[in-house]
Amino acid sequence: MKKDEAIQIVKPHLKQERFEHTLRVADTAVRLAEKYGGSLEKVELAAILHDYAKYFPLEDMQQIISESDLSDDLLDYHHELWHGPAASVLVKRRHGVMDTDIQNAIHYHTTGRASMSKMEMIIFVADYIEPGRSFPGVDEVRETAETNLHRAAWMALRNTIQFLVDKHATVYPDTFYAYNDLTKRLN
Ligand code: DGI
Ligand code: FE
Ligand code: FE
Ligand code: FE
Repeated sequence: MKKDEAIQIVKPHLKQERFEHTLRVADTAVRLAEKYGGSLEKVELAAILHDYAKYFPLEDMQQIISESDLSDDLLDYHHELWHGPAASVLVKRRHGVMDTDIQNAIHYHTTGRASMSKMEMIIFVADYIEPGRSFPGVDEVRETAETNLHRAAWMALRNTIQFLVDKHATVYPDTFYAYNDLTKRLN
């Protein structure tokens, strides 16, 4: 699949601001791949497709999760966690994206997971630091991403866990697994 085809697939499903976010994630991810290695074409495709299912009806995502190989325990957590896994299935089924690196980068872009691949980390970090983001602490993660991808991913996970805990929200287990795994890898 070419970049333009991926853009044509996602654009009709995204609001303008979300589409612009997607293009910034793609630019940021390509820049990270230039620095840390990996296929620029694959990273760019994963980035363009990552939020494909963001505005799909909840019932559609629910159905995809329950009838696919995706973990059904996602349904016990916030619906914000459903769009990445759902998109990973849809790009395969509807659009023939068979590359498992791309599928996994899309699948885990919100939660992370243990033993993330370089491409998964690049998409995860790019989604967090793209220039339109204004999370508390994002500038420190941006700076760190210039020199240490693992540490940047760890910081984004730490910030997200802190944010969720502070608002008494649940945290999906994969997010803890990602945080623990990177903590061990950094020490
Ligand atoms: O789709 P985006 O807005 O570009 O970003 P995203 O897919 O990373 O969504 C992130 C939001 O999901 C983040 O603001 C917090 C929320 N969220 C809810 N529960 C969890 C969670 N994020 C993680 N990592 N883990 C959770 O359990
Ligand atoms: Fe997302
Ligand atoms: Fe399932
Ligand atoms: Fe995103």
